[in-house]
Amino acid sequence: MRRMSKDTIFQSEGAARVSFRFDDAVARVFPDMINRSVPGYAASLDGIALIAHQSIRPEGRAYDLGCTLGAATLSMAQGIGQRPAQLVGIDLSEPMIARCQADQRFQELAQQVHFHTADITEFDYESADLVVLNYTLQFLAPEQRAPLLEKLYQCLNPGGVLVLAEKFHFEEQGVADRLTRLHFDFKRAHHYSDLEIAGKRSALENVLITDTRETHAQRLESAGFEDVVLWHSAINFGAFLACKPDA
Ligand code: GEK
Repeated sequence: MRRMSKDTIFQSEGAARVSFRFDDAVARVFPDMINRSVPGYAASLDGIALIAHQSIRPEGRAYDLGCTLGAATLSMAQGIGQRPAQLVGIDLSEPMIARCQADQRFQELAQQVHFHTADITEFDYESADLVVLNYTLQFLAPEQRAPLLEKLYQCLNPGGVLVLAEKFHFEEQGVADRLTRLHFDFKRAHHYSDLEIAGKRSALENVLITDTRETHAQRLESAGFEDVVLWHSAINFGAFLACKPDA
């Protein structure tokens, strides 16, 4: 079993005063951090394996955008098994991509898997059957989101699909408060202290900017996607599936 380094970043009060960055310190503890912070993270990865199995064709291509340490890339690889296809992971963070490239699991998949350090808003995409944004769009500036989705719609083959997993906010105050409390309790149940929870929240301010589920669905439809559906939901996190119609 792979050893997972424990996330203690926000145990020091100073960490809260600096904006959150996907740097080497975060790269070292990222699997522990995301599993203890994002309700349903493992379930979204399991779903991505199933969606990859259904949607990536032989000789096809799929992108994992904001791949971090490649968890969704690995799910896609599990989903397609021996099927010949190209899986492309892209992230802006050099420490993350360096770890992906050094990861033994990906070295064994060198025929299928490739990683790039790049900005997903500027990347020159080739045609693809599947694009995954697993908790990544929320880190882009709001004005970059619709143009990226439009670009991804263009690169998808007819019948191709987009997976968009995000943290959501809720307009109705009662619902918002209740789900925020549940999320905090989720973190406490995973042994984060109140100091750590408050520290991360402060560091993420203006870095992770959430939208409502309605904004996401409308934005996907405006980009041309059809059959937009929330296929996964856990507290205030969830994932959409959006399809490009067959020609
Ligand atoms: C997972 N998908 O484990 N271009 C490229 N990468 C970016 C950009 C950008 N413009 N902006 C942010 N990122 C992963 C989890 S984490 C989510 C995704 C989280 C990258 C950033 O460097 C980071 O690695 C990732 O998006 C977001 O399935 O930490 O909550």
